[in-house]
Amino acid sequence: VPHRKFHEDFLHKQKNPEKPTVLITGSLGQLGQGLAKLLRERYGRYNVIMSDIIKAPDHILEAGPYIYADILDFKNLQEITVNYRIDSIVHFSALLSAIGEQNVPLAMRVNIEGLHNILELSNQYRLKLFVPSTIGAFGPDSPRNPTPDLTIQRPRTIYGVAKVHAELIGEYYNQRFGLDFRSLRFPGIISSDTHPGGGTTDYAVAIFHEALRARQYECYLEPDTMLPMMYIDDCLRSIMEFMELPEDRLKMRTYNIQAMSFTPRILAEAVKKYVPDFEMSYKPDSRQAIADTWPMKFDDSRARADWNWRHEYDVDRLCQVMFDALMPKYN
Ligand code: AKB
Repeated sequence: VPHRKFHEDFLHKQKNPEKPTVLITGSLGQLGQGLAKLLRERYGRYNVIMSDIIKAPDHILEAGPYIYADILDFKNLQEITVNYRIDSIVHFSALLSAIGEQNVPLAMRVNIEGLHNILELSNQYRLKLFVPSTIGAFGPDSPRNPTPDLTIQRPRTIYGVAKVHAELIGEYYNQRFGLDFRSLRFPGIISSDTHPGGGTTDYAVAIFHEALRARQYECYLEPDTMLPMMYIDDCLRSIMEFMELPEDRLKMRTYNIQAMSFTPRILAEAVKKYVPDFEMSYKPDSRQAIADTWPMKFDDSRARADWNWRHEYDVDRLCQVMFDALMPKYN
């Protein structure tokens, strides 16, 4: 069975000893494959261990180490940390905002209990830990345009509540035990080869596929709902740059980062430049109520000042890369 062969080979491969060994949890979600690719280019193929709880497709198994890791099973996590000599964790496992509302008990287990395991593991084994946070960590009482790093955070989704909890407990572990905890608050992330699944910002990915497939898209948000967004390459690069910073460069442990903000109407206009007969219709659903409580623009001036964060993709460049990647698939 070819994939078994890959797995066993990878277990015994020589890692690059100069570079950290990184475990990515929830790596079959929207961000994991791209991050694994980026980090493998930099640290070496065998230094980056992808993990999740589902069977991976062959191309993932062929690309590098992929293992089963259940973040709700502490012993399983300990075993992996010891066997693979993990130095850092990028903890992606989570239920996103909209899907979390449909199954709150599961979201509590994955997004809160899972995080507790990862945090405790990282502390026990002195691992460096990155946990993504989000615009969803803010709520209706936060200033929305722009939203600064330090302000009122009273989110109204279980996803947001869990992320505020992650930020606070991560910072607590840092102050109390010296854990190297780092977090970036991301906008909605847009990617061409992976899908978000269950978020409030998903329309900004779906629109590209539907424009090419059907020349029309029914958007579940109102035309003028403005949200911060970011192209995946900016997001993944920010994680790598932020994780590589020497600790003394960090003035905070959790930073906002921003690239662009747009509304469905603005994005539809940008899409029409590539698909002139594209039509967008609007049928707001429960995700509208979530989006209405989220930041419209992020103030990321501290990330820019403290560690030189710069985005590279605006709306025009985003559309260009998305259509370049997707057009061949739909033609
Ligand atoms: C979601 O919509 O839930 C995510 C996010 C902004 O955190 N994409």
